[in-house]
Amino acid sequence: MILSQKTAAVTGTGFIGPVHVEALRRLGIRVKGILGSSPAKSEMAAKTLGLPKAYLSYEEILSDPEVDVVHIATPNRQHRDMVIGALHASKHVVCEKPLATSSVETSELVERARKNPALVTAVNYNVRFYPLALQARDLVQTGAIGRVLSVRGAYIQDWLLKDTDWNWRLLVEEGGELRAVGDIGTHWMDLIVFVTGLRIDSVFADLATLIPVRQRPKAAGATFQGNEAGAGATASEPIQIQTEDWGSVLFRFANGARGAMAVSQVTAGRKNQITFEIAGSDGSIAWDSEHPNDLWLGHRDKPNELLIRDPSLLAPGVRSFTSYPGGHNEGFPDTFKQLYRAIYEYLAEGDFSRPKIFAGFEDGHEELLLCEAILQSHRTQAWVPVRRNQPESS
Ligand code: SOE
Repeated sequence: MILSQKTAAVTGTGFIGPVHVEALRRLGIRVKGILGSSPAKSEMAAKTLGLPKAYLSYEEILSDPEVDVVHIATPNRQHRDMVIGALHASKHVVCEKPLATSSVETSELVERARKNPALVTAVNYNVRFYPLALQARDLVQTGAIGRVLSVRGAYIQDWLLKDTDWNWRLLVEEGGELRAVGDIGTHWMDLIVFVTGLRIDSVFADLATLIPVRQRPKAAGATFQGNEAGAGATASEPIQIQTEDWGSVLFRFANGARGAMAVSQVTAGRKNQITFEIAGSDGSIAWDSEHPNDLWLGHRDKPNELLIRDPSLLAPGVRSFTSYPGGHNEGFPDTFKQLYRAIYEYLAEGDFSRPKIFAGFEDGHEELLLCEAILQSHRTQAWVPVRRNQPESS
């Protein structure tokens, strides 16, 4: 399939912005330049990444006639305004998750996307694009495991385990009211809905801020860059934390299936582990991002199976989402490449009324609706229905 000859610009020079740049370049997509939170950061990132342009402002990107697609990889609180600016400038948008920090904001962005049908609007839920997540989706949605009965899993990290670990996500005003759930729990929920095709109807949640006071360094580092206080570290100040380190969430799906998710950013040794196990009436499927090229298939009446990612063993519709033969492992960076290949092929085909395999603004909005139901459930210690404005198709 032909990729569009569009030109991209990336905003955000922390952990994930350069990941966008690298993935786009692997596809041969022209990345004209990058914008950081200061001219110095723009210059440094452009130099480090070998990009021709260090943008000095977002307005400079929006007024650049060569830029067709804006990738937004800045802190969550900036997403809404940056998306609105890009749409107003008739630029296609790939926005990092979460789409915004409230369902009021995401609802507005969904409406604005609808009013710009000539623009592609995507949310960067890259985990969908692990080849074996797509294989699991094909198996579930073609009935290989029968009726889905239950789903369990987790998204577990340890990069915020120490009270000296600091990041903008810790602050409500920067990242929103939910952190572990909003930052990584939404990846898990989006993945499960994508794989199973089920709708979450209600939630029950228990959240915990297990490290209530953290040391904010005077010079904060990027995501996953621990800011060690102590010898040689910068001075720091104690900050009261309101956002959760841990979340336990129960789900009731529209078909009656049940689910359970754990999220943690304070579990020593789990660097970035996503797991799910989907149990059906005729079989089960399990996957672990620490071993992303393996897919476990569980059976009641015959031996279980382990599918090792090999294009020749994948469903025909999944094969195009993997690039290497079996045993040549694919992982995190490859999911961004496959996600952008899907987006830029969709751009090249030009019919934006077609269904998208990548997450759109409606999916980003759904995640904020889920987050708000989870927060309400935690605060009321009760089951809370997911309140969607328009009646859901059955
Ligand atoms: C931090 O939790 C983080 O960078 C998330 O924000 C990303 O979405 C995830 O892919 C990796 O971890």
